Amino acid sequence: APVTPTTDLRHRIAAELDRTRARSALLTEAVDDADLMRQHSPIMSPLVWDLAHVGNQEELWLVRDVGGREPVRRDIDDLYDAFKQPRRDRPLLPLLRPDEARAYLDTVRTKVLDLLDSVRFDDRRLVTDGFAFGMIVQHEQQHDETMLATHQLRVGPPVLTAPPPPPSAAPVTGQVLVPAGPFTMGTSTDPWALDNERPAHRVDLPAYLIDAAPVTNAAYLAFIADGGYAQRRWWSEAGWQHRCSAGLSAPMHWQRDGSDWGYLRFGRFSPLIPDEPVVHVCYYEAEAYAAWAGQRLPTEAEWEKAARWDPVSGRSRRYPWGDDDPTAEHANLGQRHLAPAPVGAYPAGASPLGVHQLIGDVWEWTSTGFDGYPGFAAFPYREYSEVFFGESYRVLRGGSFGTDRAACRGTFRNWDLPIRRQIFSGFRCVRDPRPEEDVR
Ligand code: AVJ
Ligand code: FE
Repeated sequence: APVTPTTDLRHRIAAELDRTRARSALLTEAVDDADLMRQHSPIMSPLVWDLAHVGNQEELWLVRDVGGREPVRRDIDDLYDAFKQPRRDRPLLPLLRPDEARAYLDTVRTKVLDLLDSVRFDDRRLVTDGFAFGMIVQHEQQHDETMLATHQLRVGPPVLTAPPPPPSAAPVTGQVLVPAGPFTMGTSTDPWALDNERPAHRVDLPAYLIDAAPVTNAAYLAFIADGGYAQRRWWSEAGWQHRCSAGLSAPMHWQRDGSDWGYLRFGRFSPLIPDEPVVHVCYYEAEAYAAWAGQRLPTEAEWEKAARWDPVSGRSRRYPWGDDDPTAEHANLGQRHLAPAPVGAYPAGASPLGVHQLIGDVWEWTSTGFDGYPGFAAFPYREYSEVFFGESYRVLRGGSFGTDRAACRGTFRNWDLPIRRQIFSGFRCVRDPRPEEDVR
């Protein structure tokens, strides 16, 4: 039998589980029990639902499926099944109370750490390179980001604090030419990549120009000031319909401050910072801005080529800066700061072609619907990705300041409905070269 470096892997997994649980604890200890049980928006769960759901998923997938052990609480499976319980109804369910939820998570985690000690990493596909554990870490981190979005929707005095993001090191403006040619999209080898990131496949793209940085508040403000929200011509059919029915006139959480704009962020008001990426826009707003600017949104493949393709080796790498995991020098991830960083704050995170802040800060809308790559195989179950495939959802890339590094890489795919903007979503634009521009 092959000898696997399991001690290292076990330690690494235990550390990731631990680090992730500390974040869940931070997000749920910052407010009182009544606040945890309350619904802050009909499109979000009460925080205590997310918390127990994370524990239930860990029980189902690791304790029962991988470990083959007896259920801890089979009776609560239905309560925490996201497909059976629509979000708006979740506060009415007989949910575990905060102390019960915490005790449940502890019980499950003790069993999982016991399983981690005894499992053989080479005995079944389910745990190749600890994938099953990695999926649970990523699942909890994704719910932590959702809980962070719930905190942003919560009304009341601020409870979360973090130092401000680093300042810009140098201005980053204009666009970068990505030359025509094939690149490898997706991955077949990244051990913790989810099913929808697989398999690796060649995609051939014509040349395009892509923004060197995400669209900033200042640029977005120019769109607003130019009557962008009032002019039908910049909006798609579906976009205009939504803009009218929802009464959109600025990004979510923006507020007028006399003649200026500011935003309410995690309970604190701040004047708009001009060189910060715009956040809390829906797909339709991004699409309208791009049309106004004489641009378009990137396809998912265009985003990924800009983020991963190395013009020297021709290889696709894990991140814009290379294959190494992100550090605080590379990107604004992991809720280290409670805001996107200004453009130019992460020169060390730029791609070889000079595209900045593809990872972290804000999720970036792409024009691509969420679908399986050629050769897609659902794993471990259809409900993770496959049931969402189709034109209803748009793909978002790159992660936000609220995304953990364990749930973010050049191949990672997020998706949401084009009307959603409670997520930490922004965008950048692309355009096709003009005929007179020699791009060969
Ligand atoms: C990938 C962020 C769209 O939150 O709905 C959480 C991740 N899947 N639990 C979501 C997920 C199951 C998913 N997103
Ligand atoms: Fe979930």
